Amino acid sequence: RLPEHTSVHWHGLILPSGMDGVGGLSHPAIPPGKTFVYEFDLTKSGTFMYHPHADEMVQMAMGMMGLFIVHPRDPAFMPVDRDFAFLLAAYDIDPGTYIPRVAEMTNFNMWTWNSRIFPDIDPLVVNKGDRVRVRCGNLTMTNHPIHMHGYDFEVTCTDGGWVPKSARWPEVSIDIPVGAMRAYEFDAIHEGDWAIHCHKSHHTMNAMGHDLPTFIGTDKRRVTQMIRRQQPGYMPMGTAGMADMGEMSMELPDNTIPMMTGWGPFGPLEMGGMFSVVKVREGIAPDDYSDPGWYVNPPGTQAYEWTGDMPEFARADGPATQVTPKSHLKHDH
Ligand SMILES: [Cu+2]
Repeated sequence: RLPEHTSVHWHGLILPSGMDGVGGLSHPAIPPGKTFVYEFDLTKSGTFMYHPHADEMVQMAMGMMGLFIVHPRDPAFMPVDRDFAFLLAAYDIDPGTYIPRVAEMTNFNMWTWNSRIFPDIDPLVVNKGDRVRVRCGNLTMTNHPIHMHGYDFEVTCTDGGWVPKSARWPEVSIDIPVGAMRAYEFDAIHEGDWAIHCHKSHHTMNAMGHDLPTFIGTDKRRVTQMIRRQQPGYMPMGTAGMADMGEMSMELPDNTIPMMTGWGPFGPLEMGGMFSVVKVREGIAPDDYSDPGWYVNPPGTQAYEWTGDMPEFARADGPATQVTPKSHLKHDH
């Protein structure tokens, strides 16, 4: 039903050349209004992806893509208790508009997991002691270092196949290259609320004005008075950092959300985009994925304010800073 031709490429699957779905190469592109059949045997288990291979940039910019998960025929092969899957996709949607910009190559502003952004990505709810797998397939045009707090884990599968035990090494962040999938596994032995996010900080933010000047450290009091003569409600922003944008609720156009948002038990989270929380709790039933609420830190296990003496911080001209006397410097070059 598309107004233009398309095709479906089966990323990572082993299949006959004519079923590979590259429009014009594997078969004629599928014309508007027509239906084509792809037929092939699934020769291996794992996590694969599918997407058009015809006017790819436009059709993928508008979200035509998906995960293709093949479970092992033998249920005893690498069993897990919880199996999460994310397809990473990026969109460029100007605030207040509804159609993604399709000619975009680098400047995306919506970084999504399964086409959702924080705070609308569900938490990953896990029972303490579960064996957990997280699969991340990347069909954006940049890499995403996925970082999970509180654990170390091992990559157990790529879209090329399962990684044998002898070839795994521990990680806390795993880079998902462009056009690739990584699955990692861990034993959920640490209770808590653990952040999981892309480590590119602009990927844990939502749409913003990209020509935002940096005002950190500037004194805007005088200019604020002058602007308020014209616009009485004017609020100076960004002088301590950009966190005030997460705390303030500014009026936004329809179909967009704040750049930094979300609330935790202790205040604003100032996140967006590719961010969620792994919630590990005791006594969660095998089929229960409902949000257990915020983790209650046991007494004595939460960061607290220090009110005692603080050490002097080092200064270049302080007595503790030793400067090499000029006479000790060699001038042999
Ligand atoms: Cu990212």
